[in-house]
Amino acid sequence: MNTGDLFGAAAVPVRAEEPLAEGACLLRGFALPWQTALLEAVDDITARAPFRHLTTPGGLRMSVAMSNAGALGWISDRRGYRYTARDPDSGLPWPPLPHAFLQLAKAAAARGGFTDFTPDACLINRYRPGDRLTLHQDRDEREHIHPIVSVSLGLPAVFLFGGLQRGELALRVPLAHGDVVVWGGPARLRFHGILPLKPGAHELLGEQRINLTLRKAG
Ligand code: MD6
Ligand code: FE
Repeated sequence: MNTGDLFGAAAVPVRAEEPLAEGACLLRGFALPWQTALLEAVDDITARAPFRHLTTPGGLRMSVAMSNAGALGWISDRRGYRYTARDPDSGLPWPPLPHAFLQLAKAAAARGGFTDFTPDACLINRYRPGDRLTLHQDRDEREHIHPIVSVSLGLPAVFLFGGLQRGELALRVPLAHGDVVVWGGPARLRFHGILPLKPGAHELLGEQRINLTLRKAG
């Protein structure tokens, strides 16, 4: 069993969850005990399925670079957004979900009030300074009854947390290394995004932010 970094686990008391909306909460520092295992796993995954800039259905290159792990991976191209069982760049299945991802996702979902969450997909986003993710909904999963667990690593970012309609005013939630957002139930289809990443250097990750979103897609 991979229990992550036990020294980190001992040094970082788990704080109270901070509600963002009904069905969504922020768990500050929740991923810190797993950070070493998570970063090693991201390196393994992206050695096999390298980060790439996907194209939107409208033909725009996304500034955020993406990869996936799990039985299903999220992609975008001129034909639309969807989940695939194989990496279109290599023709190979996506690398399997690492145990640390699964363990963290289950623990975080339970803290957010969602028991029995077993993800089958993890989208890995890499932001460099200036990169952003415009407001969107996550709606390509087969069902929307399962939550999403989102893990922030590296440089801090501002998460835009909107409503169920695109035009609604969005909250601005600062996210730091190790923070986890759990997001489901009535919040599951809220619009959200990431403001352009500010320049900086993180002690472990350098000039980048990595976000893991764990989902049950199939
Ligand atoms: C990011 N996150 O934090 C992008 N989606 O880099 C997402 O798009 C996201 O954080 C669904 C639920 C939680 C998220
Ligand atoms: Fe999203």
